[in-house]
Amino acid sequence: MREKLIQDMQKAVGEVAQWPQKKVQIFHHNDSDGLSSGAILTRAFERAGFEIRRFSLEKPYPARLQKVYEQQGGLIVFADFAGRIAPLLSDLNKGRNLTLILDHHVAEPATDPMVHNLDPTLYGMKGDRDISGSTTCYLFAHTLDPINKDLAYLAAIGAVGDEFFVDGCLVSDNRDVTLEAVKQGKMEIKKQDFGERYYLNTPNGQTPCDEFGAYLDTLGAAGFYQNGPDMGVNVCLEWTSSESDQMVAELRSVQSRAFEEEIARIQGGALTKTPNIQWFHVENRFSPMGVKMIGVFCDTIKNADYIDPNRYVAGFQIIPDEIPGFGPVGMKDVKISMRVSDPMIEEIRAGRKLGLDILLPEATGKLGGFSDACHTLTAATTVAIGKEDQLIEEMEKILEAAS
Ligand SMILES: [Mn+2]
Repeated sequence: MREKLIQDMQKAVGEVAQWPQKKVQIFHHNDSDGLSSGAILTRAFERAGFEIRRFSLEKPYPARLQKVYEQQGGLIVFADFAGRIAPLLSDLNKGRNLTLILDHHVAEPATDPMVHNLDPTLYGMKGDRDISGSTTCYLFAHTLDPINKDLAYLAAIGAVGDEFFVDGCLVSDNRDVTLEAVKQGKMEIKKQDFGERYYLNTPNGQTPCDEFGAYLDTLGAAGFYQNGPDMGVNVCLEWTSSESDQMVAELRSVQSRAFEEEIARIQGGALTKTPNIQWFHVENRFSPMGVKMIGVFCDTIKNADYIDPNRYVAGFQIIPDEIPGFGPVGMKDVKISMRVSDPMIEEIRAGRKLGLDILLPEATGKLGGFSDACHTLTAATTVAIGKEDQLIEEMEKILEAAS
């Protein structure tokens, strides 16, 4: 099935080559996989003579996509997200723009011939094991021009960042790109007691790939509204500098200060408890950090002693009405992130409690919200501002019916 993916990439490359506009808009995710994907596409399209506009998104929210698709005659590429919403993009596109999707999450086929969904999961590959968004972008870049082979190390950065290891090792396509980077002298693989650790050979010395990924994650998530993703893509292509080091240090201190303040509020009683859920709202207090922070924060506190280990943890954060570099999009939504304590993880795994992948999307759907990326133990969706209480109530109803 991999051959068919490459064939379809060749077909898409053919259409790109004939596209009248030598301009491309690249929309990519803001984690280390998404940033390395953005870096691969930037370099590859630059080399092909395209003028590039690049936008990082935390999620491809429908309100944002509607704004993107107000244009026509554009070449639009989505990286490390949007595989699942290819039908929605097809409806928005209506044959007006050439759209490429280079994702590796669970996907649906496109319904518009001008939308190419090149998500490997549609070709029988395992997007949560064999191939990252960055490796998908690398395959595309290599199909566009074999000269882009030198970008293999970027694919490896994304693969390590997404943590798709089997017995501690990268496998399949993710492994192939890493071995290619090793062959080029840009990486080294070191055996460990369990599995392997991956290292980048940079002009600043050798760096563990996972630490480099965490550095990118800070730029992309905490720095989301302060050009952090741009810096992240630059760091991928040009390595770190004193400027990027300083930015990361500042972002890390902003994050820990904001988290400490919020913990103090929660300890002071800013936590609402319903029969099965405990929840809080950070409003705009994590600004200017991105909304990924609410999930990171829930992760930080889920096992703390001021958190009831037997209730689901839910946090709300207002989504700023802005795509950096793209302007306001008319969004009035709030993000909810949910996590559970270690004892509850056991309950969910044993099937004695409802997983978040069912609980949250079901309740969100009742309120006309947007669900994306919900897993059993971690989940996030969005609903309109003002519907927070209702969302909690809907979840309580679902839990009561299930008990
Ligand atoms: Mn990814």
